[in-house]
Amino acid sequence: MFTNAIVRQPAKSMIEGLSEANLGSPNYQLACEQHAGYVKALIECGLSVTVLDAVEEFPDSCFVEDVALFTPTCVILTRPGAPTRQGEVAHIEAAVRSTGKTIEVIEAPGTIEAGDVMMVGNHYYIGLSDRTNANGAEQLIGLLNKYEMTGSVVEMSEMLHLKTGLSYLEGNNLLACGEFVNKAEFQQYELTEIPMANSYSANSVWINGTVLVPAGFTETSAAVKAMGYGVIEVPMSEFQKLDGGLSCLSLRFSI
Ligand code: CIR
Repeated sequence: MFTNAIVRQPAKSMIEGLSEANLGSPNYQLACEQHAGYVKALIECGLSVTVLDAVEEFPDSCFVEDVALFTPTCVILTRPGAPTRQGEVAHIEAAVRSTGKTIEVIEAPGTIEAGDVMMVGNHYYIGLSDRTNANGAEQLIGLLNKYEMTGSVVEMSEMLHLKTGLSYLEGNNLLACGEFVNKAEFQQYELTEIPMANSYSANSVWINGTVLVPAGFTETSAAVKAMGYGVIEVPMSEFQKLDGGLSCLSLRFSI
């Protein structure tokens, strides 16, 4: 169960955020409205939400998931592979420190963006993407082992982050899309394939028995409801334009 979340207000500079989506430039006002809707959904799931101020210097800074990895025993500050995002880590540190959790860090030449890390109980799958390198994954596995957790790497070549195409919904249920559907390590789960046409909804988020699904993906919502979860549909169009999914917009943890 999660008790808390940290999010960050989108910056006006988000229109200059990294994107390969070809969906046009995000509308800042609409993004702010959608962000408020996202925070409301987190609160409906029972979370106490800390909303950090926008940081104009970093256009992608609302995607807080990538700069820290919360585990039940420690928090690991990452080192993003995107050079324009590395400075975001310093901006999240105070909020992370205020949780009272032990902090660890990923050091150069390692890179990790935590959108590449999927937690299943005590085990963490780490996607080797353009943003997360083998050295970063090795450091992360070492840190996880120090706190009696485990990690393993997942080779990947098509998606931005591991969780762009994968979501663990607890209760052994996994949503998977594209290059992840046939991976041997994921066949132990009840795997629901998300067709490429709906790939954006492969990034859905389990929070305390409810699953946030991006609005507009009725097949995915229906499939998740059929698994027995409550569903909240959250409009995300402006973040989708920046390749940002539902999970990217928050750090979720328990105190
Ligand atoms: C980026 O390319 O870094 C941002 N525009 C989107 C980050 C999305 N984060 C995530 O999938 N965890």
